[in-house]
Amino acid sequence: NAPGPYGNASGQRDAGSERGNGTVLVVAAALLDRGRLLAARRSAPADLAGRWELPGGKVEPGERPEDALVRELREELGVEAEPGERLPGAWPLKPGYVLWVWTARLLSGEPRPLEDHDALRWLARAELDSVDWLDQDRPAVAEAALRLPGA
Ligand code: 9L3
Ligand code: MG
Repeated sequence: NAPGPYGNASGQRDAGSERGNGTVLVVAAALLDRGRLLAARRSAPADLAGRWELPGGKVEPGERPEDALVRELREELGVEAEPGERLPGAWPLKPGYVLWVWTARLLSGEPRPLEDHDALRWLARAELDSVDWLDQDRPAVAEAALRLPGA
């Protein structure tokens, strides 16, 4: 749980939902289980609905990014998960938002689309192109693919 490059000495984020440099951090998980990656289909907002993503969401004020990741997976999927390595990269979303992605493994529970999603799929490496990923998630999915069997 080392502080990120924008953390202060205590490892906590600055107050406010932005990171002190005007950027809001969105965290997402490449949840890997039994050689497959979890894809989640967004149900909202309208311009993203129907597209597939790595589940996650915005880091809250004062929250560490990896804690936010665990919280989002609990809220959105009803599972307990453990972050692994952060995938190299920081991907721009809408203006003022940036996406960081970690691998994660399931500790307990079976993912269900509880919040913000209306479908989930476990994809093997050869199946990754079978869903319509959000453009902004595609580089992270390609990076995650390197962690799946057959890479
Ligand atoms: N977003 C993009 N890719 C992702 C996630 C989790 C989020 N893998 C974008 C969608 C929203 C914004 O980040 O514009 C905030 O995400 P959320 O809190 O609506 O999940
Ligand atoms: Mg979300």
